[in-house]
Amino acid sequence: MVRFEEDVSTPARLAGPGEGIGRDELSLATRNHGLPLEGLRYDVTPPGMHYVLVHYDIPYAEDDTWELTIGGRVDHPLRLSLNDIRSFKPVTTRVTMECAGNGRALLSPRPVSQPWLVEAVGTADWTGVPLRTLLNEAGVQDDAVDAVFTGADHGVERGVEQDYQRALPLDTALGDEPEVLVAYAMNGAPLPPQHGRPLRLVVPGWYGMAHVKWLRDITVTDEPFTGFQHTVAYRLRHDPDDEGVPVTRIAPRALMVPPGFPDFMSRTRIVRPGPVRLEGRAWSGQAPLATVDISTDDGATWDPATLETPADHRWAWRRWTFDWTATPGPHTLTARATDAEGRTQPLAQPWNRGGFANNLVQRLPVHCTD
Ligand SMILES: Nc1nc2c(c(=O)[nH]1)N[C@H]1C(S)=C(S)[C@@H](COP(=O)(O)O)O[C@H]1N2
Ligand SMILES: [Mo]
Repeated sequence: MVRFEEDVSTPARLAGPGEGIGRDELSLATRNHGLPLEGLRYDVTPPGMHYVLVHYDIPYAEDDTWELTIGGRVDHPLRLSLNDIRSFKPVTTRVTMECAGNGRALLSPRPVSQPWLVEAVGTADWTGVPLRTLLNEAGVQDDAVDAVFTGADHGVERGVEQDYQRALPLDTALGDEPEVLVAYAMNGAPLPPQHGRPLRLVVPGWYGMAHVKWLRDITVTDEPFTGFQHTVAYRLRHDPDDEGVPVTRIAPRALMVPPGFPDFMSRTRIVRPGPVRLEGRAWSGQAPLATVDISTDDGATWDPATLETPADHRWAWRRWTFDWTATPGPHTLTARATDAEGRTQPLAQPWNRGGFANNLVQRLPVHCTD
């Protein structure tokens, strides 16, 4: 693999004071789209509304010729076709997936990368075979520590040429809380190309980077994986030379369906005076979601929202509602999720150089007028 110089591949950097979104960020933003926030109304995100994040290109894949290889520290290396994988007993899990970079473009200073506001989230019913089933078929050896997942996509990132690769510790890969899936269907249909056709990993409760798409190889290793997407990317760092802490599970977050109707350019919301039903979704990939609180006065006072969907899908978001009486003038609406272990959303930005796992509360300016 070649290392590339800065004329091809720029190092990570922070935007300067007042620096607007650049051409590079715009070109990522047009490829990688978010969930239109009105899409928070659906339990399962409708086709095409689920957010998409692709580091390099979407590989062209033929289902009939695809193979998943499983090797490394296993007793019986495997080579599986899509039909082989479909012959195992299928499992379907409803999972809310969120990009670890969600909220990045609202940070100050702004890490220059995919410029998400808060919309990098979606929920799908994923069907596949538990990863544990495949690893048990292959027979994991006693000295194994990590399972490394390789996608079919290839690119250069921060100067380093690579296949997209991520790993899971073996206790997570073999565990049942969450149960990791090798998925071939999304909402009952074959995976769309942008979501990993024909095979992807689904790691319920973990940020998006762990859910390796276009999965073509699983290698079990006897040493911890040190690839780019673990040791360089996806770490919480304050300074460039910090060792940093790996990004793993999704921090609690609540989002609101923007009420009323929008102005085309500013997207400021306009609502009429009187009763307004606020609604949204909240989730947590750590302890289960416990409560959602709403403020209609920019965080001065808070009242509990009602959780509408039962907690029967452990890894999926839940719907909440809150009845508000709007009065003429400007208002700032905020929703805040808290999980069963007391983790909650900060009211001031939790900053790190990659803009990862930042679950600052959403602030929604609304203008109420007759
Ligand atoms: N092979 C591969 N897998 C990948 C990625 C990628 O670029 N290549 N992007 C990851 C990231 S950062 C995210 S947030 C999720 C997005 O999944 P989605 O596009 O299906 O929403 O896929 C993950 N899996
Ligand atoms: Mo991501």
